[in-house]
Amino acid sequence: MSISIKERIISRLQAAKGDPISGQALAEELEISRTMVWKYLKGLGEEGYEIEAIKKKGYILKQMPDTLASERISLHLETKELGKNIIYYPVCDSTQTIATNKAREGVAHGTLVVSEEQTAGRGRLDRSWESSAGKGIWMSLILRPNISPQFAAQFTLVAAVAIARAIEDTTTCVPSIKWPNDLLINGKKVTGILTELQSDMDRVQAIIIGMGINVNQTSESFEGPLESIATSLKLETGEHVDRALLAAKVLFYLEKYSDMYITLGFEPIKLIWESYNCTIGNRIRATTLRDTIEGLAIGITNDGALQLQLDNGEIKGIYSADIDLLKI
Ligand code: BT5
Repeated sequence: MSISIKERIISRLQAAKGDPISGQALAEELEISRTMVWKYLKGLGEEGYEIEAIKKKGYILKQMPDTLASERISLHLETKELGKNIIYYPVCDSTQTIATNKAREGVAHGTLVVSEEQTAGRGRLDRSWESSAGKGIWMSLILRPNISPQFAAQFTLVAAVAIARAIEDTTTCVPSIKWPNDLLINGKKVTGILTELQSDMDRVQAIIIGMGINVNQTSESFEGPLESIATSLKLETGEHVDRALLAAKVLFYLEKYSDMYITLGFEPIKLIWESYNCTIGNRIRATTLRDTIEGLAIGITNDGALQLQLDNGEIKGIYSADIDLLKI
């Protein structure tokens, strides 16, 4: 997809790093009239871009709006395919629901649905996901890898390592991964992942990876039952994080690790996953749809299952569960 004029103006002003650029220079570079340049700049101002006009010198980009609008993410994007098509909503019910429908309609591999706010954000088993406005990253990515469905579940772990790496790059925090789909900082949940599949018997049609990352929430966002279990990057570091930059980094690492998984298999991902994990080596309680079992988490298998050693020595593979880390 070609870069829009709007994106090129933002990118040009940003590259100038505070030096003014004249309307004439912008017009020449973008091959549009000066009136058009002025119209675009006015539009950007209305969208929250703070652009200062200095007489006889030109325009300076002072501040970008704190949004996840597609041009804000694109500005930082260093991927080959992921996020080249971004569908942005100021508010929606659930990016996962929208992405599921878009995937059925046939949108391209790498399409991202992202929203500032979700009114019906959901977790696994239709649990609700708190998605307040303008504070987090609520996004669902559509992948169309050429694999059979038995290799799809590992994408939750691929996404977990990608988000962990992106958070590590962008902030002073190193999150840990709680199998299968939680990222924690200081024991509290900062990210949840929901992976869903559209598939034939022997071929994946689409994998939809829903990611909820708590970024700039303050403690008021997590009142009630979430108070003791949820956190945000800002609460942990005291610093405001650029959500668009973090979202672009997540896509960068997701592309890198999913390519790695598809070409080299799960082994290298497993090694990275293990370096972030806080599950293995702990005594845990696993609640599955059928029962609740306790034991020692001793590893993950190449198909992403958690291996649990029960007190009688028996080893069980668990494919999906809620995990409580138990104090010994
Ligand atoms: C998850 O489910 O952790 C997957 C969450 C996926 C959310 C994303 S946002 C973008 C996309 N669109 C959607 O509609 N969903 C995806 P699960 O493991 O079932 O955890 C759900 C539980 O986490 C809830 O029951 C709460 O206890 C807790 N929770 C809810 N909102 C939270 C938040 N913002 N931060 C931390 N924990 C939360």
